[in-house]
Amino acid sequence: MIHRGSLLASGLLPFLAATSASAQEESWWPADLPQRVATALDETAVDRDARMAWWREARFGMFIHWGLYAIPSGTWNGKRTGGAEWILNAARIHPDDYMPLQQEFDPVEFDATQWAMIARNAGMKYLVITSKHHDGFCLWPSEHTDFDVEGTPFRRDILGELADACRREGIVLCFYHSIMDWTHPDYLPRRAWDDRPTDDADFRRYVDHMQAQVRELIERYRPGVLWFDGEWESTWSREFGGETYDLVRTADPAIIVNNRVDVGREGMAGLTRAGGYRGDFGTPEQEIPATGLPEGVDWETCMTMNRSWGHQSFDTEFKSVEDLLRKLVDIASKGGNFLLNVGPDARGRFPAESIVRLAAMGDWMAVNGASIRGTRASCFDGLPWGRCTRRTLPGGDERLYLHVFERPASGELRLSGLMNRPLSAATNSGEAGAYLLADPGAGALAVRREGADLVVALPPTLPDAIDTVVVLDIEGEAVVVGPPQIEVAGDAASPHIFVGATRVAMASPSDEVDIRYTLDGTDPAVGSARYAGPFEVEASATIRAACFLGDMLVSASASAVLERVDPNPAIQVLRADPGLSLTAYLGEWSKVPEFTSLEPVATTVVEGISVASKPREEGYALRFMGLVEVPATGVWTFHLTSDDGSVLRIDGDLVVDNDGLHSATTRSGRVALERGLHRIEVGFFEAGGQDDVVLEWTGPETPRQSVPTAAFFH
Ligand code: FHN
Repeated sequence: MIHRGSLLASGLLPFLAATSASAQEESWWPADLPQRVATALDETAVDRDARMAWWREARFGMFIHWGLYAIPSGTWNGKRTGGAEWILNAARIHPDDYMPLQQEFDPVEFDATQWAMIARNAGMKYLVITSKHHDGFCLWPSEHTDFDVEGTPFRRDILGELADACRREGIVLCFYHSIMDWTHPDYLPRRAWDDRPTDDADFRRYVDHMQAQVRELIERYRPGVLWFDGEWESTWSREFGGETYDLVRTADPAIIVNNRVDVGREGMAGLTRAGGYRGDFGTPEQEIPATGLPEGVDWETCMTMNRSWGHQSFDTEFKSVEDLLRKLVDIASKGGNFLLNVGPDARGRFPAESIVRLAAMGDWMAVNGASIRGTRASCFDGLPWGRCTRRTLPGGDERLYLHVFERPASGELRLSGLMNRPLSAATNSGEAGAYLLADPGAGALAVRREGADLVVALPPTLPDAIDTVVVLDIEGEAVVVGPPQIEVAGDAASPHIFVGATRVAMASPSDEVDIRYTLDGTDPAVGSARYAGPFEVEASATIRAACFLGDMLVSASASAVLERVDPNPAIQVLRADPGLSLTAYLGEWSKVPEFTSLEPVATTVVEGISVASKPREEGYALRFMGLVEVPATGVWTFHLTSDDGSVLRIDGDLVVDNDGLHSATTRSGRVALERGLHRIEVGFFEAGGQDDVVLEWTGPETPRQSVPTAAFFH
């Protein structure tokens, strides 16, 4: 894979000329929110970038789940029900019993300025608070309901106070607003235990009510983001979602709206599936996408600091500062935002554990914030010692922020395939090289080229055990040449086994480079064979391949081990009748038993491998024995799925071990077979619960499928 640009066009060769790096970090926070774009709904890509700019810059925000549920805090009628903000569900509370909590809501220690300052000091740039969660209680005095803060002993406009405090602290105030509403008489469906009549319930009327409140929030408080949630019930629809998105963007074209306004979210993975669903960013929840997403895809992972969104007095499982910081870095290295949650208690206080963690994160951000805020996703597929974020400098050079979580034993950071010329470090010492973001004056860190790799020397000790950031400026846009892809016909496992001959194809990350390879496991060099297209291999080999630009090695190597094997010879039999012999046994096992030591309870002939002929529901074992007719000589992969355990033997050799107590699980194994008949045995046992056993195969000209019953004989 090549990131960005073109090797030749980049003028990157030859390397190593040092030129002075430019650049002050740009002051990242705009004086105020972007100008309200004139035409919200048919905005151009440029308009959209302008609208998203502050949010992309911020990278880090605070989530706050706060409301009446902080009063029970996971305990109802003296019973620890859990549920936090879902306690109405967890304790199956009737709305008539839940709504009176309103008369107890009096968070006398609520201090909007303190909350906004804690967010700012943590390095957060926006704050998303639940204006209304699923319980329907509103944290502002709404003209459209009495189930709001005005009807509490506290009476104060919490969102209004927060809006003022956030504006003073330079924090963008945003609202989480629930589509789902468990108490509103027009919301459907009702909870199962909610026996309020639905005859007069009118969902359209509910949608109008919800949209009126959203408009009220926009007009009063001018939020930067509307973070919808609770869109998953059958009454919400793509039409309602589109209507609501358009309402928001028309009421205030600068507002950013998440993808949960519509119905296009891919579950907790949170991204928006294809099909034009509304929403400006994806919302992975409690998880971080495994690999970076294409640049241009906006997404934000939301996560609890402990295990609960709303306050839960007995939830003390708070993530460590190291874990939280490294999550922030991991998310930023993939181009996403991190929305980290706090659940204040009924008195309006942040949990002490949250305050401590946020302060520690703020200390790190105060020194290293430039390596997070406004950065782009890494240009590397993966770094064993940490992560990479980056920014484009004026003039087009790039600044790489190398986040070192674990110091390599070598004392060096290897950046495989990075073709760019390193620039001199903009440090007091003026020497060429990289430098510590936390201490540029400590002098430059030596950078050297080793073939396709840039290697950065680390200091003997890393100043920050959680994440030490090394800055490396490079000329032009990052160009990372990944190793070539090696594809062996028919067998993706490693080593690739084959019978007779097999076919090898390679793909290079760019048509500007040559692939050179060896078959003996040695590193390819400029004199090695040049890949000119797919080729046959007829003997075992260890392929190593790398990319070359002219005589210059420009990538790491890729390798593939090929093993030529002789197929099991087919067996000859005088007679073969259709079907397999099946012997059944009764007993209690935790693994496939040794059948020869058991007394069978039944023996029969069956057409295939299944539990159809089981002697009882549980506490039994089955032994299938016979012959399988293989239609073609080659490598056959068998896939054995079972609940509970199972094993597969072909010609007496163990091919799949899927033994043990487990739910339906598939294990696979390979064997080279000559065309014709081969002995087959499947052992299976069922201890209890679900039971199933299925055998599939994949082979030459045979895509994965159940082994056909016509192939079985005995
Ligand atoms: O049901 C809500 C939950 O209470 C919480 O608000 C999370 C945070 O985004 N969202 C939903 C669960 O996916």
